Amino acid sequence: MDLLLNPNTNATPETESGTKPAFNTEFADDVKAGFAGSPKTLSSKYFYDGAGSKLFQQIMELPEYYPTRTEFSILKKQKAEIINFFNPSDFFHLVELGSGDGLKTKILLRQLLQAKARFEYIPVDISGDAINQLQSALSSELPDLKTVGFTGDYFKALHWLKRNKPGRKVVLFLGSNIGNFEDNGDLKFLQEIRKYLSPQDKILVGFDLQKDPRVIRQAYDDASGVTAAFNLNLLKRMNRELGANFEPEQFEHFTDYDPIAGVVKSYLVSKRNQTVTFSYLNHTVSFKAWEPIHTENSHKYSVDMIKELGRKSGFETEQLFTDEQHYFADVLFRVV
Ligand code: AVJ
Repeated sequence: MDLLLNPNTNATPETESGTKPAFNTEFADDVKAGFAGSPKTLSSKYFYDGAGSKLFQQIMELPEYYPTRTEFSILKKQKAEIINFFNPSDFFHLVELGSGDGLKTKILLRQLLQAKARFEYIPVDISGDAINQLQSALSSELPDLKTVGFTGDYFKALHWLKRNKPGRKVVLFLGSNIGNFEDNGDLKFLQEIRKYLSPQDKILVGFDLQKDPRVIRQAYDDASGVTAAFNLNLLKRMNRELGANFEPEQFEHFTDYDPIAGVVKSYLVSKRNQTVTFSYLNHTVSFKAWEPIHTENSHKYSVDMIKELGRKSGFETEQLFTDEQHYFADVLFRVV
């Protein structure tokens, strides 16, 4: 197995426990800018520090949180059909954006190896730790697989691929991460990806589908409070990394699903008037009683919305793979 870690990365280095975290100026700037506006906002990409990634693992196990296990079952049941659409006998680069622990992808990787597909796997993740762990797991579990990991953001990766890995590409963007953008951010993202692809290249995208709004709402407000802890961890992260003095008990997790807009919005709501000091930044921020910080969007799609999104970004919907309840869909788009 190849180990090729691109040194040209802007990922924050992980630190030994007990040492002061590396100061992440991008995080500091985003916090300052997000709290200067009205409403106050903080990007959901900051959920995933060490503690947040562990909490997200717990979310995926929750009875209320259906997306992960539903997508897993779609891939498991339909893996043979799915990989056939990849034209596996013709060499391709299988590029995964946001590979994480690769648990779902292993279903497809095993199936591809079994079918003697001609491909190499290029997992891309912002977390260097996640890429290293995935590469070492794959080298022992699937020794025949050729893996070339890339640490960095998606567009750095696509840029690098365009220059260094010519040839056919199949891109994976699973887990309904497409739903996390601002309004129209999903369209802009797919349009941007399209620029790096060529006719006949494909992308398999995981979408969470519109369904009973109560089912959706519960998935983001579980009874055991894991999602609340995940959201509140943002405050703890600012305390750890930016020297802030947030008291997490003075904020509450609030989330709701709007079935017209098709989006779950999550907030951290200040329970009282309070001022927080960021000692590393020489900066203070005041919150009014019941003032919200918007922390996440989670868009839910109809099949028509998905097809239109594909069309507007230069793709044709080749096939839609879904479960019996129509809770989730993995959609294969082909460049037109
Ligand atoms: C990782 C973006 C798919 O939006 O469902 C889970 C993140 N947030 N619970 C989602 C999340 C709260 C999740 N994604």
